[in-house]
Amino acid sequence: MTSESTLSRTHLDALRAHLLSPKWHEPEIGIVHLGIGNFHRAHQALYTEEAMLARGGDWGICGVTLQGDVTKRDALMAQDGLYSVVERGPGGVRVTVARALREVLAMPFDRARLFELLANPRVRIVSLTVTEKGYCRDAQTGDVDFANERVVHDLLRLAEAATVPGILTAALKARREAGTPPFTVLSCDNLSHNGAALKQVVRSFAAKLDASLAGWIDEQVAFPSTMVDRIVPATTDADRAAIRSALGVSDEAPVPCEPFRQWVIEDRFPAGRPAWEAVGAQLVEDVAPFEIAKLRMLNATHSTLAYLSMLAGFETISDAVSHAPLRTLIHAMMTREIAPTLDVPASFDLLAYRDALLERYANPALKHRCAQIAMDGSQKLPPRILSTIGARLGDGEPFERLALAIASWFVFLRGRAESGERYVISDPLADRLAQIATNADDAEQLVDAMLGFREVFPESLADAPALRAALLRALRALEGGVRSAIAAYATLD
Ligand code: CS2
Repeated sequence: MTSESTLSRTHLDALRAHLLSPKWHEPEIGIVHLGIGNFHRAHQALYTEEAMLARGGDWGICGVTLQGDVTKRDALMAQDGLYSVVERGPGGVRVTVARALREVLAMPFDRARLFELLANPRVRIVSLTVTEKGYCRDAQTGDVDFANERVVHDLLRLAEAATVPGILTAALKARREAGTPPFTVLSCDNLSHNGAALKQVVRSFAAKLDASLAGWIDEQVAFPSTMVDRIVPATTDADRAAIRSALGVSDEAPVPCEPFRQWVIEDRFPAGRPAWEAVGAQLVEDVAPFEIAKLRMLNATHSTLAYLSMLAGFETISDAVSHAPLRTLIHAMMTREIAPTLDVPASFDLLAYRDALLERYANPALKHRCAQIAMDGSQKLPPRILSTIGARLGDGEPFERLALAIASWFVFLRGRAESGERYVISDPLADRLAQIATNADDAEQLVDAMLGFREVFPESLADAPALRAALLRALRALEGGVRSAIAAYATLD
């Protein structure tokens, strides 16, 4: 193989050592996945390939990018849907060439093909990793956000739907009209009760168009919840170069990730599913305790590390936790402020979970950039941190470190690190949030204006004097220097 050649099916024989198994039948497409980012390709796509190897089934995947990213589609299609998953752990690197992805589409260009697949009874699952903002959810009611212009567009022109609720409603409507049983809708995003949350969004969208369609969705369509976990950074040029030398062919779309992975799934798939349980996924009746534990422990500490690091100048999560006071801070945050709010089965050892998280964060080979995690705070912080603050307030318990995390996000929104270095804020509400953060003259104004921001803070929290006071203390501590605030909060009683 020459170094100029690009990964394709003709290389599979030579790359045998990097395949999960040499045996393979090309599966028909059984899953359409919306949001074909790195996470899906390092997580559900691998579980699905392994499940097919273990138990068969036609569960090939058609991945869809909703942002019109034809570059990604073209790169993956030029590679016959193949790509490498590069697990970077303390024990070294393991490269697997993944094969379950059969086709990639880019909306809006491939609309006809997407709807052809969504109407095909062979497609029995539509799964999603579209990030929090992809749900177009009204944070207060949980319904679809009827004020969102894209939602308004899709309600008026369903045939041109481009939002997630619009696409799913249009596809389900077509199935109902054709007498085809519905597909199962599987949300794999970091939202609490993700299945139920997605169902409410789709149902409320459909109800605006046709009450009987909404009733049919209620009765006929399953939206199981899931907890997905694997740390999957964005791909860099260094990843591409490393793959070229490891495989001897170039791969434009490799996915770096940690060795750890976990998938807990509510087992409600009326139209069938891959045998994921045969390859390590946990199929359970109620995923909520796992999902909430992961959001509040992992994702919350990730966001905390990200905002404090953006201000203090740590580039990656492993850099952040190698700063001892910061590690102590999130250790204490998990032990004293988060774990006591969690109600998990007796077999779930929260302290062992905490320790395993800290070990995963310390993985220096992963280079998970804090800037990546810092994106979309307005969408991420309510389920990750504000829900825990609500629980602590309800119990009359302190939550100083959680308040520090929120305060560091407020300061982050000014767009400037402590060193003076500027960065770009990526958030669907960035303009309005940045305006509040930069216009406030002092800590009190900042806290009051932010607490008044209804898309993020529900009234019940905004009106809590204990939250306002804790945020003010945290902001004043940060004004005295980010590292000294970290040190002070690490050792608080
Ligand atoms: C991270 C998550 O980017 C983020 O906000 O917290 O993507 C995290 O890495 C995954 O949820 C881990 O499973």
